[in-house]
Amino acid sequence: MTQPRILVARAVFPETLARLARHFEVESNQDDQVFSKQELVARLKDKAGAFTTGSERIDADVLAACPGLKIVANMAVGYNNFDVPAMTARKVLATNTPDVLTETTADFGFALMMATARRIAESEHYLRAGKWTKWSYDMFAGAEVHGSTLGILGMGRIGQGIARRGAHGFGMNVIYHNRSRLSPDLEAACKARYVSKEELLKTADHLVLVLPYSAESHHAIAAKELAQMKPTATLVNIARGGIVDDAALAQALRDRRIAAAGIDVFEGEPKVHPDLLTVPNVVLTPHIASATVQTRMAMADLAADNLIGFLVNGKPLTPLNPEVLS
Ligand code: 8YV
Repeated sequence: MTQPRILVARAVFPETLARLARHFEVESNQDDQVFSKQELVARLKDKAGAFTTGSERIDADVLAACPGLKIVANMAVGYNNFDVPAMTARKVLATNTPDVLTETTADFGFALMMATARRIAESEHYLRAGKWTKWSYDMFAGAEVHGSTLGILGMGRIGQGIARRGAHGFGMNVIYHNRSRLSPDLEAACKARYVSKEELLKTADHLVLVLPYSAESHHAIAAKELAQMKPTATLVNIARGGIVDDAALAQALRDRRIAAAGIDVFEGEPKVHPDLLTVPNVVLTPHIASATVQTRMAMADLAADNLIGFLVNGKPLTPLNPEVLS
């Protein structure tokens, strides 16, 4: 019996490929080229399934050119690279990798917030550049983390993980804003108080963005919002590029409208707005919030489980558009 054909669109753990190869005829991309839309279509048009990452956009054009496609399994919790309504209309199942990366990503969000508040990258660059010739009383004096007010925009699983770390580990006063308010039980577990977006911006000492990217969240933090923040505040974005207006952020950092920022995701990444590269008070990391070996393996396993679960057993684990199954 012939096995279903799948495309693994980016390089992945050899163990994941070996597992997939037991069930499918696999076309892989261990050279890790990032395919253009045409290249993606050329490889996908004879496939029943795809294993993707955030760099492959699955939209109406791609779907129209790939009529045999039945499932696209994203190795990411975020899925703004998918046009889910178009996938549902074509009866193509979409899956993502929730839960397995929650705590690791929350760890990183907290680490980036601390690095930003305590000026770790900026002071390290100074030391490496040979500029440290004497200690001084105010050298790299940053912002307090413990006991300060932690603001979270987007209170899904990762936001809640950051809230718990802040409230229970660092005695922070946690406030949040989200499309919908958490249940009283969840608010109590996170020791978090629901506030308006305006109050969040005005009150937070450290504001962490963990909301999904959508048309509504595009430039949710731009010049107007940055102007409402405290001049001593820090901003961290581990959510998606495009939620922050990077040019406006660079300007606010240069003008010391806010004290500092920690940014892991960028509009148009892997390109980074050139103005961000020239301001000192920003910590820049290359979209690594989920990057531990264990978590990336768990994400790859879950994406593979979804492909095997659906194409072999008819039961995917984490469908985004389960209506396709009925
Ligand atoms: C991924 C992420 O590494 O899961 C997500 O949504 O942003 C990251 O964990 C990235 O999207 C690659 O697919």
